Amino acid sequence: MTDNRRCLLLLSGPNLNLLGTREPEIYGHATLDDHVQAASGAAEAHGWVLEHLQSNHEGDLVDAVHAARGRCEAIVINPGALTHYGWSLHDALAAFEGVVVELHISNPNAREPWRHVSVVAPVATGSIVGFGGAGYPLAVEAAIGAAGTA
Ligand code: CA2
Repeated sequence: MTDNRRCLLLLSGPNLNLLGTREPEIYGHATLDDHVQAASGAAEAHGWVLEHLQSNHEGDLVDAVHAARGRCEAIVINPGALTHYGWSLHDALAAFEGVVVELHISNPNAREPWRHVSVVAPVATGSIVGFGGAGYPLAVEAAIGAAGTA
């Protein structure tokens, strides 16, 4: 059966599959699956469908952005450390015509200097940072709000 719901793509970058196993003082105790479920619930409450991909490989994320073109209206992306140097991800997101929300669990601006630069921010509609896991449903709300009515 065809799914006619509007589509939001959630992308998770390198090492985010390890959430809940290390550094809980920075990233909390929740797993990536917990965050995906919360984000999915927020999307479904608006009648949208959420697709999720986690990859430790930049090219996989670039491919997913390409595949979303003309199909998904919004992307929420936590690029992990690719945030700070992933120029091919930057270029792919720049070619995406929909809403892009950059999401971080921690606040990179309050951490080491190398985390202060984001190559994703210039091609994002906006960013949600520093609210822990609560950022996932917040980012979905922001993306759907920015996408507006069809
Ligand atoms: O705060 C965020 O969401 C980050 O995107 C997380 C990235 C970091 O490089 C960014 O600067 C900010 C790191 C994700 C790795 O997460 C781990 C979780 C548990 C154990 C090891 C890594």
